Parts: sequence; structure tokens; C-alpha cells
Amino acid sequence: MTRGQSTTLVISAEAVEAIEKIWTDQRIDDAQLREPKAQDALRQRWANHLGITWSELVDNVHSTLCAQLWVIVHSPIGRPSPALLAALGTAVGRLTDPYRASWSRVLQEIPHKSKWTPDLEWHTDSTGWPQPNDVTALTCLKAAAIGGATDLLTLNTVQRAGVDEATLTTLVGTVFAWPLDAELGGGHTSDVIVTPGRIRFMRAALLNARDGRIRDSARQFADVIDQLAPDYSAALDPGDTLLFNNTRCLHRRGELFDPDRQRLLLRTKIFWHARDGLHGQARHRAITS
Ligand SMILES: O=C(O)CCC(=O)C(=O)O
Ligand SMILES: [Fe+2]
Repeated sequence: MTRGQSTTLVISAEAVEAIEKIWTDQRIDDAQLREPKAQDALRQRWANHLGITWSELVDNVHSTLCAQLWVIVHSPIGRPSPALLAALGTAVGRLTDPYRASWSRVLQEIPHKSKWTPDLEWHTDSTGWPQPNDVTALTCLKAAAIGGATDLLTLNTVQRAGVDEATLTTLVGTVFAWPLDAELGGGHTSDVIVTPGRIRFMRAALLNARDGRIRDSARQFADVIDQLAPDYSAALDPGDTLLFNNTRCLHRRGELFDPDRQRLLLRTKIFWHARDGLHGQARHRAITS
């Protein structure tokens, strides 16, 4: 089994339809979905209704994410399913919208932006939260005309990339005062930038550091990673979902040609805790690799 193949799981059409039916029956809006209780209730219904199919889904998604840092779930129904995104999120852990505001969403649409935005460059998500989310999930609602994959770059690759010793010494283990989002009350949180097992990287924040060594190191680090080829480019068709480990991977929007700006993703951010306590051998019935 090649790496490319083994990162894609295929969920059965029956499973997607069952997930959607429960989602529609529950009529949970996005504001309710923020509430852990609503997520727990949904998860329970999906688990009860789908039985072994649900536990296989949880096992397969989780084990692939842990082993490979990302997984693509391909839905054979060929149309986007917010219900499936929510289900995959609750299968992994807790969907989180810390803003809890009228403008914020647990399932957030990510349109093709006309201006430059930081997600066109390597970054990790939610560096403005006190603690960044563990896993980000993106469903493709509409694909770009050409290209528009989400590129992924692992911490392992970055560590082997020949970043010079002085830069690494500054970045590894340096505690940085990360600016927190104004909507979360602003202020700062002290956290490291790179450890052997975790990366928190948003170049704009680091390039504004008071400490000149951090600014210089971040600039050099950014120059090195900008030269690297992605470990994986996740090209998604409508209905496909990419889940990746946001603490061990950088990501960015890949190159695209999309004159009508049709590319549209639906994103959710997830913390591991609250995952079902379902373990065991991954079996491949509802989901096959
Ligand atoms: O557009 C993409 O592929 C990536 C989007 C992204 O980085 C984000 O929504 O945080
Ligand atoms: Fe992102």
C-alpha cells in the first residue's frame, strides 16, 4: 500500500446518508453545535445508529491521523456534506469555536479570497488562541477551476531541512509572547515556537517580535520552508474532507487557477479530548483504505 493511497479512506454512501439523516432530524444550528452537550448528543446518536460502522470510522480516522498526520475521507456521494464534516470532527474530538459570537462559526466557510492572506503561506492554525487546535478539518464545497490543493509540510521534514544551527537554537524551545486575538480579549500567551514534537508558526507574529533574534530566526526559517516541496498536496473534490494534525504540520493553500473564485471550503477546528473511547484493530468495512 503506498503512502498516497493509505491516506485516503472511503466512506460508504449508506454511512453518509445515515449521518445526514440524523443531522437533519436534529436540526442543530451552528450556535448550538458550539455546545459540548450538543456535540455529545450528536455523537451518541451517530454511534447508536451506525453501530460498528461508527466505531470503524472513529478507529480508522484516528489511527490514520496518528500514524500519518493527515487523512482524506472520500465520500462516494460526490457532493459536499456539512453533516459528514461535523461527524468526522466529533469522531476525532471536540469541535471548537472559542469566539462564541454571532459572526463566528463552528463550521466556517473559507472562500477564495481576492487579497493576499496568511493562509497562502506555511502556517499553523489558531496561533492567536491561548492553545491552538490539535486537528483542522477541511471539506471541499467547490473546487477551484485548476489546482487549489491544501499543501502539508511535516515538522519532521522541516527539522531535516537544513535550517542553520543558530536559527534552530533560537526557535527550538524559545518562549514567545504570542499575541492573542482581540476577539478573545487580546493580550499574550507564552508558548514555544518549535519543540521536537510540536510547532506553532505564524510568520507575521514572529516577524513582529520585540526580540531581534526571534525576528531574524523566523525570517530565515520562513525562507528555508518556502523552498521546500510539500510532503503532501491534498487535492479535494467536492465532498472530500482533509483532516490534519495542526500541531505537527504546517499547511497552506496551494497554487491555483480559479478566475471565477469558485473554490470554497468548509472548515472546523478540533481538540483531541472528547474523542470516543473506542479503540481496537481498525477494520475496513464502512471505510476502506
Ligand atoms: O485554503 C486552504 O487550503 C487552507 C486554508 C487555511 O489554511 C485555513 O483555513 O486555515
Ligand atoms: Fe490554516
